[in-house]
Amino acid sequence: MIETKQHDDVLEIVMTNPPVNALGAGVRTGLSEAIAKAQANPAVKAIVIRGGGKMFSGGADITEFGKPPVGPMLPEVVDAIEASDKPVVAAIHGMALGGGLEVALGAHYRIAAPKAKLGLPEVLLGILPGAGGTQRLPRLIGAEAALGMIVSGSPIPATKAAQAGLIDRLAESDETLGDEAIAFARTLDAPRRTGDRTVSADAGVFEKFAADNARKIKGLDAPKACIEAVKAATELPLDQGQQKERALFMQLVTGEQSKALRHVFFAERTAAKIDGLPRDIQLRPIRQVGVIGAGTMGGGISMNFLSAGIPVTIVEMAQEALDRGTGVMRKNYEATAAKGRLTPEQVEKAMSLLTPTLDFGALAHCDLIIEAVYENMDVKKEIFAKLDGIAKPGAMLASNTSYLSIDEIATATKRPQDVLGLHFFSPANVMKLVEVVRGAKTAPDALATGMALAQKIGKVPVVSGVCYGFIGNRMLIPRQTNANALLLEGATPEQVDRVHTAFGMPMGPFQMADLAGVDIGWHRDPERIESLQDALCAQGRWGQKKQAGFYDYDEKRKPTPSPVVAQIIDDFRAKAGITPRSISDDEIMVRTLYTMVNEGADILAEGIAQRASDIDVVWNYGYGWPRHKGGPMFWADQIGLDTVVDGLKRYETALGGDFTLSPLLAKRAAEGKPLDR
Ligand code: 3H9
Repeated sequence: MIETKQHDDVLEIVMTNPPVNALGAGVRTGLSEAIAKAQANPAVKAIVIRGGGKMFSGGADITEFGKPPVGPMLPEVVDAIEASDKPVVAAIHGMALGGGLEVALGAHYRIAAPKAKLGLPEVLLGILPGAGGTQRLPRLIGAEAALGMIVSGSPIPATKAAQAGLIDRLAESDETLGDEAIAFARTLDAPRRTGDRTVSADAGVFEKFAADNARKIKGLDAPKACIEAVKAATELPLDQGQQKERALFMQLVTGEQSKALRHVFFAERTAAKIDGLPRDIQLRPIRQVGVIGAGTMGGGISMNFLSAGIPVTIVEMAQEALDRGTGVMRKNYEATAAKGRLTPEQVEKAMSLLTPTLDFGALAHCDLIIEAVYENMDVKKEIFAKLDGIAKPGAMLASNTSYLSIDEIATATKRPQDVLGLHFFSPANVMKLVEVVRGAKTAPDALATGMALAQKIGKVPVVSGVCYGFIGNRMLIPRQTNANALLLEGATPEQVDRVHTAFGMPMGPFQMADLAGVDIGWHRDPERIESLQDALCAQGRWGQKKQAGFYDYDEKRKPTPSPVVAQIIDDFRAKAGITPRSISDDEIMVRTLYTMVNEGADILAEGIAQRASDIDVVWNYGYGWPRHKGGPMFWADQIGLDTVVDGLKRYETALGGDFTLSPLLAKRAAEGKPLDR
């Protein structure tokens, strides 16, 4: 794991622990031994530490957290590097993250390749840099800049790191970094320890930072601890500051939030793996993508490919719809450019890869064709039958359907092995989740290609089997059914939504309905009023787009409770002979969140999701489930499956005849076993 090479009087220490050179026990032991040996060796005048393979280091080995500690611990190793009597240079390429950057901060000098990135992303795992990072980084770049890096967790490019004083030199290239680092080390006479420096800051800096970031860090333990630790760097000598850092680190790493955030980190990576498929399966080359439908979804989907440099042919039925669709795409790109996140050249480059056309035949050269028209089985089948006659052999045919059966759609073709679902979430150019739907006959290589392609365009893909609503939307059904029933029984939209936002969801069921459009799936007959949705739609309350839905909205889309809706609900109750009762938050929690867990357990039992953690990924990236609560299945395991079952039994009558306790949930609860294993 550690190799050493002597270059005349400079010792090069190379950390090699693929794929990211995580600083596990083996690397830590090797590093500290190499540093100790170098002190005793008169032939060594200076030391260079670098990473083998694609990066310097991705940080501490996250799989070790929560397990019994194995020494030497990282803070000791970093201290030993800093204490070296011989000058130490860190030579950084690829990434230096977390503990990786802390190793580099222990070194006396840093040189980085121009494309390198440096960061302390621990906060995203619910912890803080625990190997001196909160103490040394402010000493090098100042408290304010350090707060920015540590609390956001975002890495910075080497060029910016050079300006900030985080690195001393920029190398010419990745290739020359090694030689330049050795030459640099040779020029150094003595160590220069960051820990010997001091840093001061006005106490107001920390208060202001916390206030400015209040919304982002609300309810989260780690960012607050990060701020406290950086403040300690300005008040205490290094060793005392490190003690403070260590105490905060230990508190966080054993806490619920970090456990959940670490779960999400690994869940996301595990979701990319398809059970029963060899990892090295031959993928189909996707060089040209076709999209059918230039509406909101089709346009958003296309943008993902264009941004990744993959040409898209987009097909519509009428010129006007085509022009409108491409116009919206351009506008979206330009809005991103206006925020400085794209250059005008990048916008033009992306748009130049788009071929809008009314000619279906133009899809003949595409390697993947994604249908994104409205939800109607007959229409979809007609399109797929047509595609069957046009698409080249081996082309993948995908539907963006949110609910319909991929298997039935595939029957419209003579090549069901090439058909799959690619379910993007709205807005499709922004939302990270893609449910990759595996039909009964989808070929393994088509599925693997769908997964890999989704990752290539920056998405987080999750495999789903075929069922109504797939993983995410299927779990929304019991939530929405119960939310609607709760309104009739006595709750208000505000009360139901508040339970969800207090839990950490970005919005509640009714705020979400207003955003998506209350009129989705409405029969469009204002005379036919059979549900609350019908009543709202009949009065033009179609959601945010009409400034009226379950809430009233002002021009800035700020919601306020609506007296009109209260009246509609009252009328409905009267008609149905329901006397409203007071509804507790507990009942809302059970009926709208525990029922989702119950549905998730069925999804797992039926093999629609490969594993419980995949369901968590769907909810994190598709619906904004709070990451520090892991995901619905992880959360259920944490609060205890017996608690979930007891809750569901408590409200069994209210849940009604349609509700069935998931046998898997009941079984695991009885056995005291988790859903995720
Ligand atoms: C820390 O440093 C704490 C210290 O301050 C204090 C200590 C006292 N450990 O993401 P990829 C695995 S906390 C263990 O697909 P990429 C990953 O699970 C750490 N495993 O690659 C995957 O495994 P598999 C602070 C790790 O090229 C494989 O490596 N650091 C670690 O797209 C490939 O990963 C971070 O938070 C790890 N640290 O992206 C950085 N990192 O193949 C976390 C990765 O079995 N890591 N793995 O599924 C990342 O952000 C990305 O992995 C990275 C590479 C950008 C490095």
